[in-house]
Amino acid sequence: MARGVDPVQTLTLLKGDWHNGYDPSETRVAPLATPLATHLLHAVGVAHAARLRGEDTVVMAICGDGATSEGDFHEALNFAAVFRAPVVFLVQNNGYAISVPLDRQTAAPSLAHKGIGYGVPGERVDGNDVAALLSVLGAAVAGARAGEGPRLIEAHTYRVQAHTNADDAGRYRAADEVTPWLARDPITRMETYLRGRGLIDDDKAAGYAAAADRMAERMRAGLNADTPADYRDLFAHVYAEPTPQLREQQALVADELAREVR
Ligand SMILES: Cc1ncc(C[n+]2csc(CCOP(=O)(O)OP(=O)(O)O)c2C)c(N)n1
Ligand SMILES: [Mg+2]
Repeated sequence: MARGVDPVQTLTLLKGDWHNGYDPSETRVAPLATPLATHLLHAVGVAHAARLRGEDTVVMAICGDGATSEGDFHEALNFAAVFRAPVVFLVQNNGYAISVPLDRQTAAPSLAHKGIGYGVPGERVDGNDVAALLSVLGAAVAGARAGEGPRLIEAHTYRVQAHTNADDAGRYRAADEVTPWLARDPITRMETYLRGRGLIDDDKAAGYAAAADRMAERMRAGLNADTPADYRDLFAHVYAEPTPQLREQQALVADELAREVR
């Protein structure tokens, strides 16, 4: 939803379409990357290139707690620090990497501490406090833009649901661990804050809820719609000149499809 990217387009990849759904260079939002942490190196590369070109671009690179155990995370922090690349690393620490809890992920006092060895200032923030997060990220972006180099922000939160609908969280954590976090829901907290400041009332809150329902409905319709798929797309953009092996594989698929009983 950032920068005007349609949420339906953002999720296009996850419905099995090879298209990214939107143009990354137009929206300046990178495509989703399934392999954990590989995108952090891409982010550093983009930031470094922008700096060499004299642009004032700052790159926000987001990953989870589990991703901080990947080698790429460490290489990215190191390169960014040495070359003062304008990158803000935002780690969403929700306590779990699928079934692996944080204490099996790291022995570090916090994930923000991981910046110390690389010379990257680290900061922890309550990830369920939208205002605090905005303030900390805003300062980090301004610092990176001013040439102060990268920063590592650890936003502390909790994964209330299972990792996916193929995961049963009951197998590795107790239900009473989840309960206290329900009361810390960032949306409820934001609403409480805005009501307390007199910035929204029942009418406005109902209006936002209705708009959110409409958006969810539009997303369901968009994502459930069939995307026309042409098998030849699988082979089309791999090489400028397809290799003999690719041609052979394409012929094989064409043959299979021709013989498929419908
Ligand atoms: C290199 C790599 N190894 C394993 C996986 C499988 N995998 C997908 S999500 C995930 C857990 C990620 O945990 P975390 O970084 O904490 O992110 P969260 O799911 O909590 O947002 C794993 C291991 C993967 N996508 N990439
Ligand atoms: Mg996690």
